[in-house]
Amino acid sequence: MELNEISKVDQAYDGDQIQVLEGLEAVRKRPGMYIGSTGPRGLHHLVYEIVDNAIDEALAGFCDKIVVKILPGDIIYVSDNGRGIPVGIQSKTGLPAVTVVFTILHAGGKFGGGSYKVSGGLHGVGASVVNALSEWLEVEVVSDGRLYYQRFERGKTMTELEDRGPVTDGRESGSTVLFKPDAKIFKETTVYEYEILEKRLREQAFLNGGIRIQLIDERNEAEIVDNEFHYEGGISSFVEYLNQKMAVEVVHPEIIHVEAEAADHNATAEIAMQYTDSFNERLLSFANNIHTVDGGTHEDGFKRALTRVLNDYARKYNILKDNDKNLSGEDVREGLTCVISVKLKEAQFEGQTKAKLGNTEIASLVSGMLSDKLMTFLEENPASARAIFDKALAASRAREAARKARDLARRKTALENSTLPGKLADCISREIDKTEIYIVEGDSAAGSAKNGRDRNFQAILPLWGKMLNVEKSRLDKVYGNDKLMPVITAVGCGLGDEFDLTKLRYGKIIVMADADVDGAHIRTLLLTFFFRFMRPLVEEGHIYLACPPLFRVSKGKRHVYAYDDAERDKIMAEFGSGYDIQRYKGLGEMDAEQLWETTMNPETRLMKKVEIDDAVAADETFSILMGDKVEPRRLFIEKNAKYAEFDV
Ligand code: TSJ
Repeated sequence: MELNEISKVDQAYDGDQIQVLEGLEAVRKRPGMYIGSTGPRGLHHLVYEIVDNAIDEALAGFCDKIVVKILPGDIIYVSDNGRGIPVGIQSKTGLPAVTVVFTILHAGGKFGGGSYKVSGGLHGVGASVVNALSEWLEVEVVSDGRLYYQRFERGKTMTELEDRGPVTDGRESGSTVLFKPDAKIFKETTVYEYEILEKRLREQAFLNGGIRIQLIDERNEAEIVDNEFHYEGGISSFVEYLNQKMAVEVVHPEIIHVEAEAADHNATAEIAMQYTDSFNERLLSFANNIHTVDGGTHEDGFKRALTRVLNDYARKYNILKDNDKNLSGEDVREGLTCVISVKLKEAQFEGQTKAKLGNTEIASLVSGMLSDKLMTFLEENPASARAIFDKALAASRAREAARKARDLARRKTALENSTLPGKLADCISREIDKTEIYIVEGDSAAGSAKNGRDRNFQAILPLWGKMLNVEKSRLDKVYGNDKLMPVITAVGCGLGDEFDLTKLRYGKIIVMADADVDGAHIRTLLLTFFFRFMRPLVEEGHIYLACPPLFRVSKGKRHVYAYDDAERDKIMAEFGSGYDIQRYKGLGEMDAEQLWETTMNPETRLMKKVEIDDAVAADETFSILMGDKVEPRRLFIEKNAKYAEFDV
């Protein structure tokens, strides 16, 4: 499809403006195909597409500063101090190159010099797509001391490129783009979120060390937000930043940094890594500055080399004895924070979301470079090597203990001859797309839920016993925990590397807890557990939170439930006077019928689906909320206090 678009434009284009516009019309007709979505994600993507072009100029060595502004009206301004987009007439099209960049689909990157495009957005499209999806767009180029200007509206040229003469204010060369996303396209919202842009621009500043990227929010005159991202340390600074933000302790002082270029000069690879005392692994990989969420050959090569080198070293220095088993991949990655960045000429992105690197030659580039240099690092830094092996050996022992605990748990249930937990009130149906299990804290609530449910498709599992903070525990502790074991057996899929989604016993797993602090605590603990040990359940959208009402407002025979203060106030206003308000302090205060009506009946209940669009952010949240350090947790809660009611 996309290739067709290019060839159509190329063939039909002979200075024929109408054909060109048709190219951009295709973008307006099917925006999702070019920017993924027309929701907030697509809206922010427009900025990345423009900024990526400026980053390319920086990577080519001609620019060191990029300024991004959000102006009043959510107009975006992006400016760089590069050479300026070329303004000369292209022989093929008879148009200035800069005009071609904005009006022809897929143009840009390769014209002029022979440089190749390294950075690129999710769909690698570009300035013309942003132009097509903007109510208006203006470009200013300063080059050879002259200012050039052009304006477009919804992709259509409004003014030809204008030479506005010599710049008198001493401005250096560069390119500036201003655009206003088209509300006709971005129907959901055209409002930018500073934090989303900040995260991406900071990430780009890490991945392209040395570049200065400034982000300024000028929407509120009284409160201008202004940050500059500039990291001479590149991805090593990224690792340092992640570990600070995650509030974990490092187990050795150095950040291990290795880099290499392929023999044919077609690719470079760079790794920065450091071990922490956390039980989780944080591996972020990028190809051509694009976050490869689903990994790929660069991650595979890294993992292979890491496991091999650490085992080789451990054998050589007798850390592992002859009878000891090798350390597993999971053992050697426990607590590891690692950023991998590869840049290559013809990146192949695979998979449904195009977020997995497919180039096979990259695996050996990454593993080869790590093999050489990691062994050297370990030999030159014996104290750090010791700390890393202490960590990996502890992980290995815990995994062995977990295996034993699991076998024990299995034998026990086999002996008891009851594979399902005794307190589970199961449902009749076994059709996964209909069935639900409510995990309920508190005996009286569980009693109401059992009486109120539709037993055809709703199962109830009461929780009891002492809960484990899984953020501070490994798998072996989970197997022994009397509160979590019934959840594991009822869900049916097992845990960790053994997790098998096809064994799922209910389509929806619904956590039902009181709407108070204790309820929030148990919710967070359970969600942490699902996220850390049964992540596919979260990723595939099987986890839900029940939302019991906070109030019942009654007048005569009429009862209306309110799920927050604002709703209560609205209902009170509607009722006028003579109403009665009941505040539910817990689920247990509701009778079976009320609980069914408000929280369990699929026709009338309110329920939240737990989604993670950003696994890294979720990781951070759980790490900070449930981890050891007190200070970062306090800060997090304060910062998010206004969301506390809704937050998990
Ligand atoms: F793409 C874009 F229009 F959206 C855009 C491009 C937006 C912004 C903010 C900056 C840029 C951009 C492009 N900055 N710098 C450049 N550089 C070139 O286009 C360029 C300049 C000179 C030569 C050359 O070979 O002389 C080649 C290129 C690609």
